[in-house]
Amino acid sequence: MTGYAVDLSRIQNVRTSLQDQADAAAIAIAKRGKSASLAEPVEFARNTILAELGPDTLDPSLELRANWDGTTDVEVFVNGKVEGTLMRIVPGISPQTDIGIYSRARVEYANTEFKPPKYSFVDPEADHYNRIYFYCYYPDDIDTSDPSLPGYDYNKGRDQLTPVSDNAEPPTAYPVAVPDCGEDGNLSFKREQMDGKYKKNPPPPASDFSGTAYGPGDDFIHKADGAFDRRGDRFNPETIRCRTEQQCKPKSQGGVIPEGKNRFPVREDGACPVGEFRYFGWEDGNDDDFNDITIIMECPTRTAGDKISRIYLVK
Ligand SMILES: [Ca+2]
Ligand SMILES: [Ca+2]
Repeated sequence: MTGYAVDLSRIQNVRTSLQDQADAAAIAIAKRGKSASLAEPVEFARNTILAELGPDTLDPSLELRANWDGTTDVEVFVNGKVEGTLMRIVPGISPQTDIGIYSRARVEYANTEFKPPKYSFVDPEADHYNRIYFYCYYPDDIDTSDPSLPGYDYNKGRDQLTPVSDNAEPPTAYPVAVPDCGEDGNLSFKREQMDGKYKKNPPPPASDFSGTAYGPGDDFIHKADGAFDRRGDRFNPETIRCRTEQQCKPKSQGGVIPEGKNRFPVREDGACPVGEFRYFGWEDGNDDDFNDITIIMECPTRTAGDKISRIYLVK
């Protein structure tokens, strides 16, 4: 009976490999969307399986089928024959064993929506005139030529500049509005830093990203769980996740925001669950206390939409 036990664990290993490959294929097909052809990823998955497991393990007649079930689900079916080895010595058992694997991936469609800041503040003591903007970042449209060369277009892939707050005296009352960045855009921050003389008589809102005073902002890529990646990273804000709005205060006031000069900024760019908050703090001068410009945002919510929010396996 030793040979029988060996083959059972071998079949279990093959089953595990096939399930992994079927899951990967289902996810890959879901990512491509319903309008894309199925033939290419199906062929790729089938070839990958045969190459990885080899003809000693798997009969080359392996079948792999995939289809969309409605608009949200991808089904993958794998049917194959595992070659017997030691199993042959056990009478009455076929040298090949049929194996069937099923996988289902589901696409969740939603748009990420942000509410206006709960709080935004530019320290009047900041030496420069500072103004914070929202803008929409479209990574697929960005100018990929060399930013140091003439003709580079900072505005390409970045638009809807929307002022949020400044440290004019008195601060300008900007309308509370968050641009709708659509299904391909990512809400991001731009910080405009100019000579302190503008605190008395602020310049008009910026119309573009070019020029010395208007560098590119901090390009963000948002994820379904409220986390984001940084692309631009020019102004390096400190980010802190706050479980409650009350926590988004300096530690000396009972919150969780670190204080003190000459610090490395904390970066809590990870998941931002609905109902929680994220604090952003920028440095205006050179004492690195990262509290000269501050904004508190509610974590984004997700509403029904046509953007792929996440893809997961249905087990
Ligand atoms: Ca400072
Ligand atoms: Ca400060």
